[in-house]
Amino acid sequence: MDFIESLSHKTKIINRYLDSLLTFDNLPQNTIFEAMRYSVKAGGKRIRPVLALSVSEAFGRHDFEGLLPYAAAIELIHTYSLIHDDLPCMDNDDLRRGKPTSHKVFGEAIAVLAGDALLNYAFETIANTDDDPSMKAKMLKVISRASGIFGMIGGQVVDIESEGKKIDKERLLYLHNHKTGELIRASVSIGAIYAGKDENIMSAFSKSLGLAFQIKDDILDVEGNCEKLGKKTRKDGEKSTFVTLFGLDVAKEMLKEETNKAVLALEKVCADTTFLKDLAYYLLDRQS
Ligand code: GRG
Repeated sequence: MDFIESLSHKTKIINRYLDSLLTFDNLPQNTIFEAMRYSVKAGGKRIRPVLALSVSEAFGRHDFEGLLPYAAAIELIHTYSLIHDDLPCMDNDDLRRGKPTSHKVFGEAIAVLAGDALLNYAFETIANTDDDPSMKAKMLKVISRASGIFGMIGGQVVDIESEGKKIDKERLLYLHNHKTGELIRASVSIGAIYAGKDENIMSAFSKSLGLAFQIKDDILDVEGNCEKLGKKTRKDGEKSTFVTLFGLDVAKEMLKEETNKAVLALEKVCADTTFLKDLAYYLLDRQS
């Protein structure tokens, strides 16, 4: 299988599993199920769960079945963060994953609840597994920390408070390493844990990849195509981004540097990292 075939194979496995998680039988009519499904099934690259599966594979564990609840939980949490981030009280966006945002379709109250529901359902999905308690505890620790105050939410608060202000590089790195980076790091960690390895075994790789991912996101906001991205561009004018702080050319250099650092870090890990290296370069060139 070449890289694109393997990526599409993994994405299909993840989408099938997400579909099964969001298929509810014999339930009372309730908009919440529809709203949850709407945002998750709107699309998305599934990069975080793909990373989890690829790391497990790199360490020789190819039976993804037991990893899917954890990988899907991260995608549910990521989707919740997008719904909330698009709300009028945050970024106030109308378009996400090529479709009208949740609050545009269901109204603000349901959109808030759909985000809350996805977050809760992520942890319920993990709770429903019959896994070895010690592995489950490790997974829970990694995922809850990455999505909470020491991770994504912590970064989002700094992002909101930095709007319209000039911040320094250290604060910019803190913001993005938390808002975007921690969930990407957690995706790599759960793949490693599932394969019986230490959660930090690929942390140099995941840290650089997370940063590169955000730098690319900032570049795409300026140079990207709204149709391909499935969201509006040029929204970051008042925000602290790698482009607003350093300019487009420097941001592009930083992106290359951080991607190369991620790939170099993989060379120090004893695993079959071919797919992960290809993925890092694929993300460098992505247009959506
Ligand atoms: C509101 C709790 C809360 C957190 C918000 C993650 C986040 C924090 C906001 C989302 C907006 C944003 C641009 C975040 C940066 C992370 C990022 C690049 C998100 C987009 O991820 P992709 O490209 O999206 O993986 P898809 O749609 O492909 O899943």
